[in-house]
Amino acid sequence: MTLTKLLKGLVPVGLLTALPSSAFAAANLASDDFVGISFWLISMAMLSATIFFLWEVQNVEGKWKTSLVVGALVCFIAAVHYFYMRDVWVATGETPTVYRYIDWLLTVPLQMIEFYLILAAIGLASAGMFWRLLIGTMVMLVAGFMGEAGYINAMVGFVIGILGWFYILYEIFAGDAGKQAGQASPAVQSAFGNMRLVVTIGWAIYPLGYVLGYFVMVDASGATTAAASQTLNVVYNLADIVNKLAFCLLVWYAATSDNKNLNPASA
Ligand SMILES: *C/C=C(C)/C=C/C=C(C)/C=C/C1=C(C)CCCC1(C)C
Repeated sequence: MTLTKLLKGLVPVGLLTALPSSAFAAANLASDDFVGISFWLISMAMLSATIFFLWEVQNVEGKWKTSLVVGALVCFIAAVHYFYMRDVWVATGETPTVYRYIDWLLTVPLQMIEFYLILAAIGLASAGMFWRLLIGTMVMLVAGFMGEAGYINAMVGFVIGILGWFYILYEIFAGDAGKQAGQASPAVQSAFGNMRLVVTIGWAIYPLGYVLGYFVMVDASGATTAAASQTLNVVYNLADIVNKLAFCLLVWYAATSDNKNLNPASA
């Protein structure tokens, strides 16, 4: 192993030592608190994924390196937020809405950047496309936060959030981004196609959690119940596993299959 490789290997170690001490202070995680346990498990999965993607950066072609680093950042930011969210949940039994949305506000735009990078790697991306994806993301998340935190009516926040999501779907299927992908190499095309599926099917899990937590599992007065908070958090946690880990693994898979396929005609 060369010195540079060794030094690169130190990056994950450095990130680990920078983790907040709260990561290690599991405030009485009860053995029957399955929501709390799911927060803990996902913390570990996100942490491991961070190290994995950073390590794999050295094994892919230059044009894919930034995509893998961005994937590692997504998992790292999520890992730190999961430590804090678990703590809020275990200490109060309440939904950690603020940490949840700060996490999403940072990681979803990073994932939009992934779309852009995948296409930019082969010179097919436009700046306008990136900004449109970002605006759709912001509308979706700010409306969702205001609805969940009680700044606006939960239904109004939900409807505006859905519109933001539909706008993203329009952009990646019928808009510029979708059209550009048609001209890309097979590895990029399959990455783009799979990532689109994640944004369509994987992302649909989030509004489902919102509907269960705020509209379905409510008591007679319309107030949310303890069961609703449990369901909301389990569904969001599951969605994050699919949409962060699976999404980044798809990028990694495309990057490694592009390496094997060094045919210049397809690059
Ligand atoms: C890593 C985190 C991700 C990929 C989070 C994605 C979040 C969403 C797709 C949220 C969507 C929502 C709607 C479509 C309607 C309103 C409520 C939201 C914010 C839960």
